[in-house]
Amino acid sequence: MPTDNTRDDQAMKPQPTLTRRDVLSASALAGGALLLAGRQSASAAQPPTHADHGAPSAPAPPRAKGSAHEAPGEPGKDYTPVVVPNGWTLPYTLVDGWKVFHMVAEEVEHEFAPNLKATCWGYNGSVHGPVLELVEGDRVRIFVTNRLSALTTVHWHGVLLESGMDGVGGLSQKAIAPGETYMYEFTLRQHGTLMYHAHHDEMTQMGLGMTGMIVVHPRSPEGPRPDRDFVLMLHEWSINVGASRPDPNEMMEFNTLTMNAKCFPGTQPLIVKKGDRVRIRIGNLSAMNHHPIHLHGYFFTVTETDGGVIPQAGRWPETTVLVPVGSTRTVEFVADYPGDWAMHCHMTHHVMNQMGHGVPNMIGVDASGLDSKVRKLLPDYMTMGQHGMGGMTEMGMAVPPNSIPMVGGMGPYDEITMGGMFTILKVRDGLANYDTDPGWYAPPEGTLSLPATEESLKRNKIAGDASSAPRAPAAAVKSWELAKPDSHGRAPEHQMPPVHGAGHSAP
Ligand SMILES: [Cu+2]
Repeated sequence: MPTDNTRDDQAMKPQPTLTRRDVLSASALAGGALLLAGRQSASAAQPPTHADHGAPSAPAPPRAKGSAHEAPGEPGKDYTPVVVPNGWTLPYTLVDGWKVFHMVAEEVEHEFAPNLKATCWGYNGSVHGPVLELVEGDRVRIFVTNRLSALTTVHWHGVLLESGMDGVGGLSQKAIAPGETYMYEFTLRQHGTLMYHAHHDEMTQMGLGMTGMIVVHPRSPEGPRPDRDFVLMLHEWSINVGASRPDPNEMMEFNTLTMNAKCFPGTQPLIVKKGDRVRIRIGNLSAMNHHPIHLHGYFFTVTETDGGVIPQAGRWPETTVLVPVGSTRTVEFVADYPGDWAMHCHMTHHVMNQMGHGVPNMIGVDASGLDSKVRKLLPDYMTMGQHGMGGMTEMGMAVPPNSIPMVGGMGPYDEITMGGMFTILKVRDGLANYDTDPGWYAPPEGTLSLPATEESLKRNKIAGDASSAPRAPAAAVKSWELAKPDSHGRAPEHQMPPVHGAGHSAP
């Protein structure tokens, strides 16, 4: 098979079969006998024809580009294409049976949400880069043109490939200079949710947005295909109010938290029909933070990491999945209940938009006297924060140009006091199509929380002045107090450990 890079054919020859003893001694060296033995059996359970590109097994699979390939996987036939909210999938061309992609590393004017833009670095005109969607067994050639002012490379995170294709600047290749185009070439020997990112001056380049997701569909899926297969990349940014670029040197104070590089209310909702099988693939290439992503209304199963499929016996139900930096997690569920369901990072500072975290704590402060004094000098002055940060959205206060208020947007009933890493799963009965936002959910009669009526209060023996509510008993709110020593400094009798016979005491 002619390829663009000459390479020794050695790696294409069948690998020697490892005996169980070889595996055990190798695993003993690696200090992971149980883990490796488990992977061995998982691999053995694969259908024989796919044994060499199923779950990675202890004997190294042959990684030569072009080996064990299959015909290029076709959308619709071999897989149901993924859905990328606020993003897109990079198209490819077919050349001699290879899928050929062209990525361009470049500066991008990026909008995080209405009224917040910054100059970032990304690929092909977007931040983050487009999703690369592939099928197990595909042979791919990815050309990368560098239109930045700096050197760069692309690393294929989690992809099993040859060392020289791994994209670590200086280690696995010479970095791509501005104006140059490099080619990466490999065969997908696995399926799953992987990522790519710059691997040269990582703090700057990833910090400015040079990341993307890779989805590799299985050649022969085990279960039914999902109806909706979403891809989300998490990221965090420090964008000082008024600045035109994110600050990649920031280590702690991230004020713009994003899903597919948008913060709420700029995040596109995930639209599904009632009964759809839903898969959500989440990657995290934030600089510093792991994100516990929580979905309302459902529980889901974590089915994959970027290391591969989690065996059935190792899965458990969750409502929150922690996506550590440098990892992907894939969750699945059946959307059997309609509604507008929040999905967000559960770190409360990660669902706030631009704010400094050094604001003084004003909770409970009576600022009325102060306000009237300051207003003599500044007529519009108003002290903020005495009742928390809710209300920031509703007030419609003027904010500096090119900045977004701390919290989200207006919902159907009130302000949604979340921004940042927040989106909405919209599950609908009788959805016309997936491409139109169905608007806000209209709860059926009797399924919406409303102010309690007089009649209902009476019938349920509830006093609106809270006098009928149980109060915490004294014992439940009291701190524990250790028993006081007696006048000789000894612990009281009842606190002494039981003594079994005098003979035990030392002379
Ligand atoms: Cu978070």
